[in-house]
Amino acid sequence: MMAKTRGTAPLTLFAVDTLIDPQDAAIRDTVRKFVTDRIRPRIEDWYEAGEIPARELARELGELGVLGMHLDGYGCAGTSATAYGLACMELEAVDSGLRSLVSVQGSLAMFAIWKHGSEEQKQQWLPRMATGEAIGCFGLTEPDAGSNPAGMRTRAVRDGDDWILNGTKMWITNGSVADVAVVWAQTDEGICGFVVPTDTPGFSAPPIRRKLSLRASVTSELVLDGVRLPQSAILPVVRGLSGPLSCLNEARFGIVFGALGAARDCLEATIAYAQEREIFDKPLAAFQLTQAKLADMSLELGKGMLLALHTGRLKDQGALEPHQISLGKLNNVREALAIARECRTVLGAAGITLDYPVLRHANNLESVLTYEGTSEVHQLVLGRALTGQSAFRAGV
Ligand code: TGC
Ligand code: FAD
Repeated sequence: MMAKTRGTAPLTLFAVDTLIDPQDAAIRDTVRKFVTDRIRPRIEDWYEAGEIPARELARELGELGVLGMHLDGYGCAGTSATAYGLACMELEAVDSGLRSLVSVQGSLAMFAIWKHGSEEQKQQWLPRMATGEAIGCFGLTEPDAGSNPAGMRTRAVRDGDDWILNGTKMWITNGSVADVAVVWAQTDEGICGFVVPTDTPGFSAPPIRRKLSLRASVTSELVLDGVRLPQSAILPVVRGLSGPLSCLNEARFGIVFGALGAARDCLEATIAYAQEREIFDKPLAAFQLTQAKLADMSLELGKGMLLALHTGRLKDQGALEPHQISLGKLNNVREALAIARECRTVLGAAGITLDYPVLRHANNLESVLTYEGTSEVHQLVLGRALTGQSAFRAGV
């Protein structure tokens, strides 16, 4: 059940619906209904168990039409970018793990093939990925190369007409349940992407256990031990880091909206709790200190939403620059995490359990703060845009 409050919902204060195209709003409402009916009643159990029925979930999300929804052709819906963002927001209002599954499938694995793949690769994978019949993952990060993917050690070398891949990828969403992995590797031609069916000999994807965050999401290592691939497995055109970074732009855009879904859910649950909870003989919601917290959190949520919608409009116009995605990702994830933590204080001890969504969201947002570029990476992207000086590398 979504939390019911007696006052005005935080985003209604900003009248954000007046800024949303009716078609995009209709998609948002469909996704909201699906997650409310199908996922919300089960999410706490999945989170507690650290297990999700990924295959069943992918099929259902495929049927809903959200997998690769912002791409054209090959069974994808071709919606606006804003509609995709709003869908991410509804998914993440239930759990960041759910939005992660959809982000990695649509914005990373499918987008890489859609943007950089051969016609044969597109025909082979995209329609099945759009329906959720095939699950994809995206292997960029390595144990010793996270923020600096240029330092990756995974290598692909030619052997006759084939390629042989060796290396290890780390922290890969959907890895153990994937049918196909888009793997980035060093080659003599620069960094290249490879479309790797996960049943190829030498490929394995052990799950990473004991996570305290993103528990309703599969996270894995990818081990590539002499994986032999035909020439047709390489993404044919793209060379260099701009290939994987172009995919990250898509997923980061979804997070600009998604993180606000988690924050909205925390705030709504907290306002409802504060109205019910009696302290010192009156409702917690009637104390000035509580109202100051709720007002400040609503301000940050609403400002983040205006930024997200502006970002969506720029993307729909084809005018969104990568550093503008950094603005949104940095601000909205940071503020969403601050909101989740502040909400937890209002709930007191009750806030530490799975009976309320706030600490689950806060724990998830710790990962969201780190993946798709840490806050520090996005600060440095913005610093570079502001000054023209790159501060990523010591001495550079
Ligand atoms: P730099 O010299 O800046 O750029 C190298 C080449 O790439 C181009 N480029 C971009 N292209 C497209 N989009 C962008 N955002 C781009 N940023 C840079 C650039 O023009 C250049 O092209 P060319 O043609 O001249 O070669 O590269 P750098 O080595 O200095 O690194 C820059 C930095 C640090 C910003 C980049 O490495 C970075 O973003 N690091 C963070 C890595 C990251 O975000 N990893 C995420 C892995 S995937 C993931 O986390 C999935 S989580 C699951 C989920 O989404 O739910
Ligand atoms: P590091 O790069 O080691 O950073 C450690 C700290 O150093 C951070 O605070 C960072 O901001 C800081 N730092 C780094 N560079 C600088 C600098 N120049 N100046 C100052 N500070 C700096 N990756 C994938 O490829 N595919 C996936 O599907 C995927 N899914 C993920 C799912 C989860 C749940 C998580 C947690 C991660 C996932 N990742 C994935 C990996 C993620 O993208 C990386 O964790 C992230 O890029 C950061 O890399 P790192 O963890 O190695 O941290």
